Amino acid sequence: MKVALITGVTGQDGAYLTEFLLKKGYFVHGLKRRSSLFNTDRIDHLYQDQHENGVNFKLHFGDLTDSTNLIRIIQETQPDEIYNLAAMSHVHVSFEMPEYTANADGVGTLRLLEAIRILGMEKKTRIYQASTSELYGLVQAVPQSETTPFYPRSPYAVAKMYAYWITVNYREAYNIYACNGILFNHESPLRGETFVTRKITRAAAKIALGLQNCLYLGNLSAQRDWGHAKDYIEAMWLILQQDKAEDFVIATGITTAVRDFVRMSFAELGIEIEFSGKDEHEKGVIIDVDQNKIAELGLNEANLKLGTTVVKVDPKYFRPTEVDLLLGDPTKSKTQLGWQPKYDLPALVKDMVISDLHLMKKDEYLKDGGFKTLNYFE
Ligand code: NDP
Ligand code: GDR
Repeated sequence: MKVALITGVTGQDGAYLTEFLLKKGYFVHGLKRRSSLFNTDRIDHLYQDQHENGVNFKLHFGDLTDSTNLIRIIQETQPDEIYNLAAMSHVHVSFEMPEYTANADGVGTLRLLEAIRILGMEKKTRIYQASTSELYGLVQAVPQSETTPFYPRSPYAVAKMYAYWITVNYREAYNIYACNGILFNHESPLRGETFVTRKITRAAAKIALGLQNCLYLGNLSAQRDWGHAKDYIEAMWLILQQDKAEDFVIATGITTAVRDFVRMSFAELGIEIEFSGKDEHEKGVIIDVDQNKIAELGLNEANLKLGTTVVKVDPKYFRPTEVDLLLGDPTKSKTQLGWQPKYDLPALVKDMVISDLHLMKKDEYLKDGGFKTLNYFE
C-alpha cells in the first residue's frame, strides 16, 4: 500500500486529492492546523472512526511554520509521496500578511525538503510542490508555458517563487524526486468563499433567492484560465508517477474575464446581465429573465426586476499590483502526462452555481425560521 502525506488536507485541493488517493488504494495522512472551531468540513465525509479496523486515512496536527513538527510527522508516517498543498493561498490577503505568507508558503516548502534530507529519505519520498500561474504575474508572453519567465506581482507570488526554485534546487542538489505543478486557477463547489468565482456563484444564488441585493467586486477585466479542481488534482498525482522528476503547467488553454464569469453564472439561473460604465463606475444590470428557469429552480421573482443593478465595483477589492492576464499552455502535460481535463468552463460554472443554489436554499429556510444569515464575504 502506497503512503501519501498531504499538507493542506482541509483545503479545496486537499479534499479532492484525499478522495482520489483513497480510491486508488493509498493510505493517506493529512496535516491539519489546530483551530478553535472544526476546520474539516471539506473532508468530513471521508472521516473514518480511528477505532475501527482497516483505517486508511489519518489526520495529524501540524503547521508549515514548525519544522520539528514536520520532521516528526514525516518520520512517523514514512510517506512515499508528499503533496505540499498547504499555503496562505489568498493573493489579496498576502499584501496584508506578507511576512507570514513568506514563512508558510516559501520557507514552509524548504522545511519539508529539509525534513526529507535530514531523515535520509531522498530516495524513498517523492514531493509535489503546489506552484502557481501567479508566478507569471506581469505578462511577459502568452500563452504561458514551463519556459515563460516569471515576474511575480504579490507577496504570495514572491513566496511561491522561492518555493518553486528551492524545489528545483533540492532536485538538482540532492537528487530528490521533487516537482512543481504550475497550476492555473482551478475552482469547484469546494472553492474558498472569498475567491472570485465562488464569491460570484454564491452571490448569484443568493440574489436569485432574494437573500442579497448586490454583488460588489473589484477588477472585472482581469482574465483567468479557469479549470475544475477535480481535473487538476489528477494532474498532481500523474506528476509524481513519472520516471523522471520534472515541472509541468496545468491549464485549460482558454482565458475568460471576471465580467464574463459573472454573466455566465447569472445566466445559469436564467438571469441575463448587461454591463455598462467604466472602472469603479461599471455596473451590471438585469436585462432579461427566463421565467421557465425561475419556476424550474424555485427562484424569487420579486427580486429579479428588469433594470435592477445586481453587480457594482468596490475599489477596496482592487489589488496594489494586479495580474491582468493568465493563459496557460498545457501542451507538455497533455503529451507527456496524458492529462486530459473533463470539465470545460460552462460545466464548471454550472457545477458551482447549482451547488451554491442548493446551499443557499438552506439559508432561505434559516431566514424563514428567524435565524440570521451572513450576507456577503470579503
Ligand atoms: P486552500 O486555501 O483551499 O487550502 C489551503 C490549505 O492550506 C488549507 O488546508 C489550510 O488550512 C492550509 N494551511 C494554510 N496555512 C497553513 C500552514 N501555515 N500550515 C499548515 N497548513 C496551512 O487552497 P487550495 O486548495 O485552493 O490550493 C492548494 C494549494 O495550491 C495552495 O498551496 C495554493 O497556493 C496552490 N494553488 C492553488 C490554485 C487554485 O487555483 N486553487 C492554483 C495554483 C496553486 P485551513 O483549512 O486550516 O485554513
Ligand atoms: P487569484 O484568484 O488571485 O487568481 O489567485 P482570485 O479568485 O482571488 O482572483 C482572481 C481575479 O479576480 C479579480 N477580482 C476579485 N478577486 C477576489 N478574490 N474578490 C473580488 O471581489 C474580486 N473582484 C475581482 C482579482 O483581482 C483577480 O484578478 C488564485 C488563488 O487560488 C491562488 O492561491 C492561486 O495560486 C492562483 O489562483 C492561481
